[in-house]
Amino acid sequence: MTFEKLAVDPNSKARAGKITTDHGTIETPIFMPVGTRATVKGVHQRELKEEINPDIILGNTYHLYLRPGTDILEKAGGLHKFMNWDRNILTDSGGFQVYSLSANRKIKENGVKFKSHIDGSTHLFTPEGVMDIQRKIGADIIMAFDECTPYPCDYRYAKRSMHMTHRWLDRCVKRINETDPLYGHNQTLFPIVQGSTYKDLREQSAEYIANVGAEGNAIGGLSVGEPDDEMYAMTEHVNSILPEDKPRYLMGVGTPVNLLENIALGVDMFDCVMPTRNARNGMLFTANGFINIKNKKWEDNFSAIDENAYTWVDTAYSKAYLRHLFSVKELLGLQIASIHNLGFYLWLMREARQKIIDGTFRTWKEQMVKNMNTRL
Ligand code: PRF
Repeated sequence: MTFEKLAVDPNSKARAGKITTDHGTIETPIFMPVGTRATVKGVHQRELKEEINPDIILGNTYHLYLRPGTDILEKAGGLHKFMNWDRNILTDSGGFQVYSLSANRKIKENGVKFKSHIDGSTHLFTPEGVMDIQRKIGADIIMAFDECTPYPCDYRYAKRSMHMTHRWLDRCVKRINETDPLYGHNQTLFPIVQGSTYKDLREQSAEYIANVGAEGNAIGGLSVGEPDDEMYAMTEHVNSILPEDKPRYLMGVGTPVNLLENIALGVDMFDCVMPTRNARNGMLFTANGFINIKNKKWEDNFSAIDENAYTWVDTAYSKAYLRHLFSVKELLGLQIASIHNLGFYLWLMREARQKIIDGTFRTWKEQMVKNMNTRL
């Protein structure tokens, strides 16, 4: 994997770059649509590729390990073939889903014992085991096994947890170096900075992670309930330590405003369920603000869903029609809203990238933040 920094905004830390892997190039900043269970919910691969057009999507080790399981994925020839996606994939390690989804999880030095949220069966995730699973899934970028601390988190817990995440990282690196990819393309391991909302811990963690010398680095443990300003303060501090010539991935973030603010702080990659999950609840993101399409005020509004036409659905259907689909709970409504929101998120990233290249990112960002905070 290579990363080329193409431009830096003169008035912020924002960067435009290009990651190259065996599955092609990823233009950054990038938002990775979440395809937890080998599908970006409600969106065909054709629309994903041709309309929304991300260079990379995300899958989840935790879910794919439970269903369909690694045997099926291996027989399929890996996740790319299984789901018919020939661009990049990143898989999260389960070091977050296991804490948020499974019952009775027990975190020990060796790993995490947990009960499946599906059938209650018992499983053990270790750093080595999670690397082996991610080999079998076959994503281009794979994540280290970590503990994402909750918010708030007391200092002693955050510190102990961070050190364990660092020891787990060493075990992940060792396992990856001892094993080979299964499907003929390379896989790159990204380590994850933790340390809760404590500046000194974040600093220690960022230094530890930077020393590993990985081809890209991630920031975890944020956007877990802390105020936005605390998140930004942590991102800023961590980014001052992580290498500048490697991509930086802020995990599980966020709103369109969060993306722009973190891009300004030097983040290159994002993922979040927000555009798809909120779409299914009737929330649409636009460049002028957000709307709740279920609101009665849209009942007889026959204007296009979004005149900016990020994807074909934006001008093919009216707000009144989409509101109708939601009020009678038709599946097409969820699909249209999901395609719109992802189309908007990916447009926002392409636009940010162009503004960075043009040197006008900072003023554009300030205006966009104002607009997008508006409820329409
Ligand atoms: N660790 C991992 N995945 C994640 C997170 C993390 O801390 C977060 C936190 N926002 C989202 N996804 N492995």
